[in-house]
Amino acid sequence: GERSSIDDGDPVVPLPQSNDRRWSDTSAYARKKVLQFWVQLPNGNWELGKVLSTSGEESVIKLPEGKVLKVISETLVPANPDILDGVDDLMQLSYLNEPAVLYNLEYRYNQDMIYTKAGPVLVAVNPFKEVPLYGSRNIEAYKNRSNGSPHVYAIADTAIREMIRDEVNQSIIISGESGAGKTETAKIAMQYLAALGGGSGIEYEILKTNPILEAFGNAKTLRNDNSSRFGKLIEIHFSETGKISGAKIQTLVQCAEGERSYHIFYQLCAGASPTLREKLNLRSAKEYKYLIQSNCYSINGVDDAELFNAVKEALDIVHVSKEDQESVFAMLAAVLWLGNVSFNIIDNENHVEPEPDESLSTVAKLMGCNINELKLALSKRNMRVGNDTIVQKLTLSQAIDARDALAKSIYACLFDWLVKQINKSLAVGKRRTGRSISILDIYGFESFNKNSFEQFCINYANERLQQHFNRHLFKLEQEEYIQDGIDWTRVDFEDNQNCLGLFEKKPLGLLSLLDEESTFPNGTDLTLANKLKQHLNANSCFRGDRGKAFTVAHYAGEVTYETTGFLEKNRDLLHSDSIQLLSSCSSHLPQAFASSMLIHSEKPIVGPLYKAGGADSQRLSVATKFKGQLFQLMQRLGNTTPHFIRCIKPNNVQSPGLYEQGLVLQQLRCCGVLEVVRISRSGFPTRMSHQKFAQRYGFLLLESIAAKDPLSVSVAILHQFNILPEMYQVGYTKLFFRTGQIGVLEDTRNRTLHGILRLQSCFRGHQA
Ligand code: AOV
Ligand code: MG
Repeated sequence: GERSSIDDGDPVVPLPQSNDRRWSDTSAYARKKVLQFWVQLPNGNWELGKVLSTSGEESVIKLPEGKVLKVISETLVPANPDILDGVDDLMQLSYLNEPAVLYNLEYRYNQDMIYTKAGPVLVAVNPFKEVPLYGSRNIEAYKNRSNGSPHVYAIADTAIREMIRDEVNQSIIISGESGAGKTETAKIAMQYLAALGGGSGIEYEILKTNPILEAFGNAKTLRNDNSSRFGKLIEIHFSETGKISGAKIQTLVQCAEGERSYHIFYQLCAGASPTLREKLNLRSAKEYKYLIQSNCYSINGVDDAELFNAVKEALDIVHVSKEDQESVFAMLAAVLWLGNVSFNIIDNENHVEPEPDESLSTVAKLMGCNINELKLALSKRNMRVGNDTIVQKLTLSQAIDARDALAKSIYACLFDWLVKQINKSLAVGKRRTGRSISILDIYGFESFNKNSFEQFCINYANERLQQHFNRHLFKLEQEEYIQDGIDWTRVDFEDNQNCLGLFEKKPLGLLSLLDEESTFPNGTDLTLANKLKQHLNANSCFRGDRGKAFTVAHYAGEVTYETTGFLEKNRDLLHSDSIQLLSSCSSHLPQAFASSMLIHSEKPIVGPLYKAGGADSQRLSVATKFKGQLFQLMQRLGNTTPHFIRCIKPNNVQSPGLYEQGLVLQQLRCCGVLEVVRISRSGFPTRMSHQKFAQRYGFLLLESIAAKDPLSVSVAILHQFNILPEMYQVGYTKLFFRTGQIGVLEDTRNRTLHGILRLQSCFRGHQA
């Protein structure tokens, strides 16, 4: 309410001289025209202020609450006129600067308008509460286009229409930090597609994949109570008549868990029936070592037992048989019991044997393997030396690693197996004729105080996505100009190819060097760090730091990685003995897991094979596997028309109504929203049809040309106001303006209108 300045009778600002070629927001020229500015306070927040006076380099500014501040004039950032408060699309802003964007998003957020367009991109600010924007009535409103405000529904609707119109596959690419709302947004998009393409019943199955994948793939973290620990691409297929005919899920797995382990473990412990409990020898979550590490058993407002039933129902719906469900739960219990297996030291070289207790026997029973073979797999390792096989006893720490690697592999295989079952159930028939819409929900860019291998993989994936984003948006921009026939020379935009090259180049890239070092038995975190420094220092995106650290200049900012644990996490520690053990099991799941692992090791997707510490099993390194999956994802996306949604987290405490400017700004920069804005700003971001322009400003013309067409009126206005030729372009249907140009006209228009109103009230006053 404090924002009013246009109508307070300030003298008209002189129009730019024709030799003034600057058009940047912060130029002195821009500053002269505006009446209110953004002032950055010492705490980093921006506030609106009015200039009281200017002398030399300094200006005296008055803030809304009456405070007066002296600032360097250069630092003032022009603010938009009030009519632009809370616009639907940031592109409508005359001044596309950071505080203006921040203010606009906050203005809308405070009214539960969590969606805003940034040109072609949808920005979604997490409300952390229920907002009345969803459900069948809202879906209907977007379907019949009676609601035109930005929304995930609108994006999904456009995707469907473009799929049908252009006969091209579409994708909805969702990104953002942890807890920003990607997974929720993906579900909202799926709901819309299901509502519009529903009918066959398969849409119901598709929606039910969400509770399953969330139970098995999500965990509570410090940032998000329901954090996805995997990336997902779901491809929804439509028939020629626009009905959903099936779907396919592809995952991008990342091994790091959260604070609590995966939801499904707690759900099983809390919700299993007495019969199942007895069969699996199941205890409460507190009795399993894998679950007590975090000391966090429940999540506020979450009923694990109830969710367990929901997961079982969902499994029924995607046609996982009761028998298979029971096998799945047996595998979960086996993993839990494996964590409880302990070891006894049997000689003075620290060699161990597993304690033959309830844990060990339960694991053997659940997996259907011989207890002695299980014992062997957990305490010995077969090594092939030449043509001989020698048996190596494991030390305590090696045995613990072997046990944990086995548990992790079982779980990872179980997840993949489930995805495969789901895909079978959702399979598109052979007579696939239509098109598809894919929804991508992966983990967002991460930059912490300490960054490790997980962040390295996640940020690499995001770097790839960012390139996809840049290249697409740049193309879009260009196309719109060309379509409207305007003269436009290429605008430079920052490509991140250099940073991607840093990761992917062979043999001298981060991934290759990491893999190479991982195969050296004597490789350590320090030798890795030194190797990277030695080979990569010439790349401008790389900096070797002191000790074991190195820094990568990502598109979203610099991240310093600690190589501690890199090699270990990159090596797949599962022994061939463990795979052997799985294949010897009488239960069908462990067998299936073993054969899937063997297939993987025989047919690498990309990259070199990694030999596990001299053992005979040839397995892919984690980073190489990750890259392979990522490339598959990108390949699928490559042939689609993308639609981007950028999720923003307004605070770090998951609470409603709290909008932290600094946090939002950092994400806007990271996820490239400001970059889109920057790309557009180097072009002609403000667009208005000839008609609208003539209507809005025509009355300002000194000589009447009312009878003329909109184009002539528009050109006359441009001339009268001395708008420099390089500040605009006249297209076939639209006028294109540089940043801030509309602001000049808008100020004049407001003053003139204000003058007319004053005259009118004056006139009425005389009559009375
Ligand atoms: P993420 O997927 O982006 O994080 P989520 O989609 O899990 O984040 O969202 C986190 C939480 O924010 C949800 O559990 C909801 O409570 C809330 N939320 C998000 N979007 C909405 C919305 N549109 N309406 C209401 N509440 C919402 V991660 O998976 O951690 O990167 O790996
Ligand atoms: Mg998620």
